[in-house]
Amino acid sequence: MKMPLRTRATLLAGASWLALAAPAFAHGSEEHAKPRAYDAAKVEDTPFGREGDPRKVVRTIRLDMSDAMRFTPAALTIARGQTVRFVLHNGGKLLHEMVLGTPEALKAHAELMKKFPGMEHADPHMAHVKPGGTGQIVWQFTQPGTFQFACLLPGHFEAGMVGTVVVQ
Ligand SMILES: [Cu+2]
Repeated sequence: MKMPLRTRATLLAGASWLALAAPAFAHGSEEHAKPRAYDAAKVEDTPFGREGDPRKVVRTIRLDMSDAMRFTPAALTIARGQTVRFVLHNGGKLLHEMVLGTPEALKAHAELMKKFPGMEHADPHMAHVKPGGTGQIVWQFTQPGTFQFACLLPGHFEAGMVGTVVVQ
């Protein structure tokens, strides 16, 4: 779909931490199943924390993703500074993903996904999980606040596939 450049620039500015230009793995590709290689030199701070060092994980949280468009559990409380490993299981027949972020960033990202359905990306704060498969995210919550995790595949976020993380 063609968009006026200005509109597109505005959208991109609204979600500047998305590595949109970077060549990355397609949603659903086999590559997502592999754990990311952690490289401290490449870790970037975001308003909701940063990629976690797998050696510093202090807590593992198992989450189920379902075709009912729900995460279970959908409400988490995490202590500030903790490095958490999310182990995601997709119990459904559809592809699902988990993307961490601020409510504003996730909303902007969901809008972008609607406009650019073929958008390819893979960043430390997201994981795509195939039906019946597992995935993981290792994240350090460095900032206090209320954040979200959501599945931004078209229609899923809108159907309520979103949860909250309170960092205190
Ligand atoms: Cu989903």
